[in-house]
Amino acid sequence: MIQAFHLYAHRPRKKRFFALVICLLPALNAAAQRYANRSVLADGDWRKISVPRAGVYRISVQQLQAWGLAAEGKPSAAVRLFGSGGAMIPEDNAIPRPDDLPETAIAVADGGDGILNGTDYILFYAPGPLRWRYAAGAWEHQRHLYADSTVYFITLGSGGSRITQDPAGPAVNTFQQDYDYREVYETDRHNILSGGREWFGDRFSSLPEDALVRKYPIVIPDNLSEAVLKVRAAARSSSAVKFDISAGGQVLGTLYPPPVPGNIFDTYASTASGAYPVGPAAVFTISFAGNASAQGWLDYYTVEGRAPLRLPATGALLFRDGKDTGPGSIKGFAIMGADESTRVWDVSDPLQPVQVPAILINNELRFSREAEKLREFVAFRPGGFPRRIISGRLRTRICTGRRRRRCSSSARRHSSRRQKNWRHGEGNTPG
Ligand SMILES: [Ca+2]
Ligand SMILES: [Ca+2]
Repeated sequence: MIQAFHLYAHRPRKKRFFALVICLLPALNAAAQRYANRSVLADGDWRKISVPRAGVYRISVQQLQAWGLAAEGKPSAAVRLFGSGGAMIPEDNAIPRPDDLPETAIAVADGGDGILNGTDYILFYAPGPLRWRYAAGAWEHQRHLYADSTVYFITLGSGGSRITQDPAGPAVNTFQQDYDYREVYETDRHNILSGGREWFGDRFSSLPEDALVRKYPIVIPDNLSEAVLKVRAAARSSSAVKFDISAGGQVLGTLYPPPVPGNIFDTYASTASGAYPVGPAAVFTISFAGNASAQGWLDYYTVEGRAPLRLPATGALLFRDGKDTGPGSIKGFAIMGADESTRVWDVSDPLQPVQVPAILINNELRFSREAEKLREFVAFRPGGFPRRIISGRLRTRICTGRRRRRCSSSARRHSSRRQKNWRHGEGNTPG
C-alpha cells in the first residue's frame, strides 16, 4: 500500500483514491472469504442448552426425547453438538475467531449396538465461561464479561464428531499424585465508573447498606498443600485506607490502596492485591478501615495450591499441572479413588477431547502424556454429573457473515440489561 501512494503521488486525489481501492480489493476479498456460506443452524431441528461451569455433562436419550428430538432408534452417529466452548472472542479484530458454530466431539454410550435406545446417553466436556491462563508460573483467571453460562446447540443428523482414544502413552518412571488446584470467587455488583469492563463485588463502607467487615468461606480441598489466598480490592478515599485479611483469628496481611485526589481527571479509585499462605481455615475475613466517607470494594479472591489427585464421590475431577512443561517433557499421573469405569479425557482442545488410555492398579488410575504444552484433563465416572442443563427450543436463524450481528443482538440486549440493572451512583467525590 505504501508503494502505491508513492507511485501515484503526482496524480489527482480522485485517481489516488481509486488506486487505493484497487490495491485493497484483494485484502477485502480475503476477509470476506473467512465467512461460511451457510450456518449449520440454517437447517434441521435444534435445541439450545446451556451449562454454568466447566465439567462433563451427560444427556440421556430420554432427555433428548423429552426435548422433542426423536433420538430413540436412531443410529448413534446421529447426535451432533455444536458450540465454540463459550470463551470470549478476542477484542482485537485482527485475531482470528471461529465463523459459525464449530462441532464439539462427544462420547456416546449406546451399549455397543450402534443404536440410541434404552438407557443410552451422551457425554460431553464443556470448559465453561471462566477461563484461566498460566504465565510466569502463576494462574490468572479471566471472567467472561458478557455471559455466565456456555451455550451449545444439539441436533440429530449423521456423522457426528466423536471423542477418540489415543494409543498408549509414553513410558515414564514416576506418576505424580497432585495437581494445580485453583478456584475463584468474583461477583459483578458494582461498576464504580458506571461504564467500562471493570466490575467489583461486595462494597465496604459505613453506609447502612454496606459493611466494614465481611466473612468469606474458603473451600480448600482436603490435604491441599502450598495453599495461597489471593485477594484484589479497590478503594476510593482521599486519605489512607486499608483492608486487613485474616483467617483463624490471625491477620494474614493488609492491602493499602493509595488515596485518590478526587479531581475529575484523576484516578477515580485505586486497587491493591496480595497473596497469602493460608491453612485449612473455613472462612477468612476482610476488614476495611478508613475515614467515614471512604469506600472499598472486593474484586475477587482465589485459592490456589497443590491438591491430591483424588476422584470425588460424584462429579468430575478437572486437573492440570503447570510445572515443567516444555519440549521433550513427559508426565505421568496417578488418580486415587478410581475404579474400572473411570475415564480420563485430555480436554486441552475442548472441541476435540481425547480419551487417554490408563491402567488401574489398586484403585489408582495411571496414565502418561506428552507435556510439551500445558494440558487440561478431566477424570470421571460416567455417572453423577451436573443435572442442571437448561434447554429451550431454538428458533433457527442464519448466523454467518453480515447476519452475525442480528443473531448476537439478543445476547447483547441481555448484557445491556444486566449492566443497567447493576449500575449504581457511586458518588463523585472520594471520602
Ligand atoms: Ca443402544
Ligand atoms: Ca471484577
